[in-house]
Amino acid sequence: MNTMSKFKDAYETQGYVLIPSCVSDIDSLRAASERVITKTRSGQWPYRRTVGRQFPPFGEDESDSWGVQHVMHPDLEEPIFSQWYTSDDLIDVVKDLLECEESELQMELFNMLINPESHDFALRWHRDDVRENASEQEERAALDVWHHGVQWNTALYEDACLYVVPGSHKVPRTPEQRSHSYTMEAPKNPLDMPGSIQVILKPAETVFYNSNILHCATYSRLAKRATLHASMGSILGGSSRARNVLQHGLNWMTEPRFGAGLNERGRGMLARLVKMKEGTGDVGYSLDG
Ligand SMILES: O=C(O)CCC(=O)C(=O)O
Ligand SMILES: [Fe+2]
Repeated sequence: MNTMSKFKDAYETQGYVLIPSCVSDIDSLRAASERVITKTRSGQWPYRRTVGRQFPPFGEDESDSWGVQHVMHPDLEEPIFSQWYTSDDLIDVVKDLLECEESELQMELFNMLINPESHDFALRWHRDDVRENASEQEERAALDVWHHGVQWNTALYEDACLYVVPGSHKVPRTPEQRSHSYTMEAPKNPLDMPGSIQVILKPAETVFYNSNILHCATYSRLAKRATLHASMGSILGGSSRARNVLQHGLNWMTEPRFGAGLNERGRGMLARLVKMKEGTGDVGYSLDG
C-alpha cells in the first residue's frame, strides 16, 4: 500500500489522519499569522471567534479571542494564505481524501485558531453539523451520507488542543457517549469521554478530519496556539456543504477583488463555491452556543 492510500484508509476508517508534510514554508506562514493575530487582538480585525461563544454567530463584546476568521480576506493583505490554500501541498492530499478531481473542488473556509490571551476556554463535545439532541436514528441518517468535505488543522506551533473519538464519524453515540455530549457545557476532562484521544500536532503537522467526528477542544491562555483551520469540499455533494460553510458569512468572497488576487486554480474553486451559494437560501446555524 502506498503512503497516500494508507492515509486515506486511516481517514475513512478512523475519521481523521495526521499528515506531516503539507507545509513547505512554515516561516512565512508564521510571520503572516503573527501580523494577523496582532490585528485581531488589538481590535483592528473585526472577524474573530470570541471567548464565550463556541459556534457561529460569534459575538463582538468580549475582548478575548480564540480565533481569527477569514484569513484570506483581501483586507488582511496576506496573500500567502490563499497561495497555500491553493498549493499542490494541500490540493494533492485533499483530492485523494475526497476522492474527487481537482475540477470538482470548491473553496470553503480558512480561519486560524489562536490561544485566548486572558481566559482559558473550551468547546463541548460535538459534531460540526449534527445537533447533540439528534435521536440515534437522525444521527445515523446524517452520518450515513458520504461526507463531501474535509476539514483540517495545521499547527504552526505545537498544538494539543483537539480531542476526537476515532471512528465516531460513522456511528451514532453509545448511550454513555451521548451522556457526555448532550450537555452544552465543555467537559472538565475531555478524556472522560469513552474512546477519546488527544490529538497532538508537532509544528507543520496537519490533522485532516471529517468534521462530523465527535470532537472537542480546550484552550489554555498559557499555551501559544496558531493553527490554520480550514476546509474544502467537492461539488459532488451538491448543497450538502452549504450550512456548514456559509454560516460563517462568506459574502466578502464574492467581491471581485478577492477573485482577482487568486491564481487560476483558486478562481475555479471560488467559482464553484459561489455557484453553490447562489443556489442556497438562508442556511441558519448548525449548532447553538
Ligand atoms: O479548536 C479546534 O481544533 C476545533 C475547533 C472546532 O471544533 C470548531 O470550530 O467546531
Ligand atoms: Fe468542531
